[in-house]
Amino acid sequence: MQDASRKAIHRSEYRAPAYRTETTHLTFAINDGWTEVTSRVGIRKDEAQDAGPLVLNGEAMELVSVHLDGQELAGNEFQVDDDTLAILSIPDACEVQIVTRIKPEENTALEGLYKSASMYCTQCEAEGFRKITYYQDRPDVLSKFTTTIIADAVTYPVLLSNGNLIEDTEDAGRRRVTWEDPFPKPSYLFALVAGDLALMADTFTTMSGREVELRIYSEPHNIDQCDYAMGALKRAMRWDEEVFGREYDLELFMIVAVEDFNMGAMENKGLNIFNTSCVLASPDTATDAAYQRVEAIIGHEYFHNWSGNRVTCRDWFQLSLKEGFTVFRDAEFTSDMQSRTVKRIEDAAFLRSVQFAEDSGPLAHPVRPDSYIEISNFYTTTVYEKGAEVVGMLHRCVGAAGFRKGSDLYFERHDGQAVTTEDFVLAIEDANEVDLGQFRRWYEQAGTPVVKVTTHWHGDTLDLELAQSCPPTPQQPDKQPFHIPLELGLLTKDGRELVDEALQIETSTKFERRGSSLLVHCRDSVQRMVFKGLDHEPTLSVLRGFSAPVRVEYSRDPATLAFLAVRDSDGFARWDAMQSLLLAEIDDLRGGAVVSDLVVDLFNELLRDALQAVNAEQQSLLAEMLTLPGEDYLFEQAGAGVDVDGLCDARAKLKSTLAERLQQTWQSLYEANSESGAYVPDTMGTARRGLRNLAMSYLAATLPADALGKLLLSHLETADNLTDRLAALREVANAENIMDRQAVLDAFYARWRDASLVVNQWFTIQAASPVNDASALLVLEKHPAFDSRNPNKIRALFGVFGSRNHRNFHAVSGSGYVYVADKVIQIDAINPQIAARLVAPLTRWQRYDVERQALMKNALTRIMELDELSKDVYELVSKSL
Ligand code: HT7
Ligand code: ZN
Repeated sequence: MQDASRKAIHRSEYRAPAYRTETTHLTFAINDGWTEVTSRVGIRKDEAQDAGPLVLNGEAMELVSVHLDGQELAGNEFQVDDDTLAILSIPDACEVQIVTRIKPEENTALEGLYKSASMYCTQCEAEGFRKITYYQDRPDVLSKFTTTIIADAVTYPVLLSNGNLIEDTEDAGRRRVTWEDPFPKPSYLFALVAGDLALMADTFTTMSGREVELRIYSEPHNIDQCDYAMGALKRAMRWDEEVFGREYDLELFMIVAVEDFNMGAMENKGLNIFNTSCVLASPDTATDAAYQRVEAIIGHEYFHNWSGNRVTCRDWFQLSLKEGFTVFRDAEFTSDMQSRTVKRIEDAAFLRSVQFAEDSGPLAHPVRPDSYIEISNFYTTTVYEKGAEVVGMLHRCVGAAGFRKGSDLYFERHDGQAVTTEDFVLAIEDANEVDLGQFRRWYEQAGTPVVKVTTHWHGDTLDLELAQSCPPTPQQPDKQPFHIPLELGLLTKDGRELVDEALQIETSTKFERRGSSLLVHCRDSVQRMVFKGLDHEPTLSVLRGFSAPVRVEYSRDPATLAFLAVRDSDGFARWDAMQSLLLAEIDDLRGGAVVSDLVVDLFNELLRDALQAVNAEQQSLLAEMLTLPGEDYLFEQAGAGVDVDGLCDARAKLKSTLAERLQQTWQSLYEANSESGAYVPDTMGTARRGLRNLAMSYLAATLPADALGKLLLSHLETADNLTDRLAALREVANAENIMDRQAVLDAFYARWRDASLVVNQWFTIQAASPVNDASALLVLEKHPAFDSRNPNKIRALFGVFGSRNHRNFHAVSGSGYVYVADKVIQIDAINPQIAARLVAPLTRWQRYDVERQALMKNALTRIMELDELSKDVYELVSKSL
């Protein structure tokens, strides 16, 4: 690896392109083993720019010829190096034709054009197009594309690209089709698919009465698993019309499911490409969570048609412009389709355990990063999920109607343009006449702000102080205060909400009344509020609705937290109080305490509520509240010097004690939710299965081995869906001493061996099991179903071991670290993007004890010393060491 290609690119260096690529005609002649790509582009100089040579990006391809306005260029008229082709002299307007040859069959990195099973497909975001042909591969070069594909008519009967089909002929066994996309787009939105695919078709009538043809393609054996995705697509199209006023703009919308894909899905214009795991769903192959994920990702990619495609990014530093906004849009969609409260809890839990960890580690970066070495490394939870929280805070600040005015203005102002996060904020600001000057810091400053809450009760008055700070992050030692919208409430002793018009509030801080909450705009390092005329000291509920991505430091006694868990009117705040209470309890257990009666009694009360709950919303909220904080969240909260075994042991102790002390009630909950008709992945069924499987997992923590074996086998055998089957299989895999553990796992594989997505889950459950250490993983990776070139399999085994099997990844012997480092090295030679994802858990070495730190750093150093290290892995490892 040359040092030159490891050079950082800085946001401040952005320059508008000196040449426009107005039209792009591509011809792909697909042959066995090689594909010839002819690119004919109409180039025009931008008069305002000082244009030098036309520099095109291109990597790993054979150059056949270069023509300028029909004349072949001689070798001294252009220059080629490892990643560019420069045409030295260019007229103001001209046509450049370049012929290249590529080998999709040998492309294991899955960027550009590659082969997945028997089909050809593309992945061009972020910089994959430059592996197809020489081109100005940057998001601010927008061009009208026409694409011709020529391939064997029998082997590749389906030939797809963006836009509308305008030619379809056959000659001497070769099919030739041409697609035309009327919307100018950057190269990262280009797509091509060629294969022998089955089709599911439908139609959608848009709000203006146009009929759009909808098509989902997959390999023939999967086509019967596409109907849920089709329904989700129609729901997403209608929702985007109703909530954002966005109508689909082509006559055709296509989705293709592929087995080998680096991420979840891709929003190519009119031709979305999906990882099979994010589009296929049937009761036997998808869990309830997977059904919800399919709906969310179908929505996400569809919503990009406006937030990403019609209005795109000026440069990759602006990635959150489309991703943060689109994650916000998909979260709103899910909230409207499923339970809003549970979605909020899930998103907050994810943010707190994964994004907060990123934001406090060596790879912390702002939502709009300032520099990168490899852009693929910046498809992060900060850019996506924290970016979505930032958009959500804007929504909260200006309200739903104000936000809609802002987004309408944004789409209208910037349709067909490549813009910045600043343009987005400006549109919200202009449409609402608000000052978001300070708010912009959310895009600029990395790190998770901390809000310290202090209260003081005297006479009939409650004094409240809210102080904010933000720890240093790489390259940002000092932080300016953020504009934090903090939603809070006050509760009387008997649980009555106190916020109403009559409540006397004295403060210089701006706030608004929002129902029974106050939305307080914290802009200073410290702000104070005084609540007067109160009968008794009220209970403060902070961060309702997880109104900002901040940590709250507020010391409350267990009784207050238990009160909020039961009485708060905000579902998120109830769950959050429960989490705080349980974190403190686990900490006490680690210090040698026994489980408190208060926690057991609270669980008992919530369990009784769950037994009586009749609607799905209540049931699913209670299931979340009765779930213990995850190990990753415990580690994240622990700060430096994480006591891996102590925390895992204390959490296990809490679970087994709650299981034992309340065994009868768990049993009742299990039984009460056992009656069900045929499987439907709706909110009611999902909530009931959630409660029943939760009860089973508590029972598993207390039953003796033989009774447990019986329970799990019967659960497994009577299940008519994957949610229930996997819930039981997980307990089997996690139980060290049930007799038939291996036989049950083997039988499960034998039954589902042909369902690739189920086999992925089978690997996942074993990779996450505390029973399996690195040596067990070495055995699993030799299993005939494992494929080290398939990203889903790599994630299921190596990825899950590093990110979820905490006890064994962090084994004091260091075997887990050695194993993951070996896998990073192995996969880096095949697929650097995926290798970079695998290395992430090792980069957090600073959080662990000295002994583990040394072992983790050894593993990273070994990776760093490789001669042929990708810039993807190099960037993460070098920044962390
Ligand atoms: N916009 C898409 C990003 C994506 C991607 C990025 C890097 C490498 C592979 C990739 N596949 C898809 C996904 C999204 O909608 O967020
Ligand atoms: Zn996206």
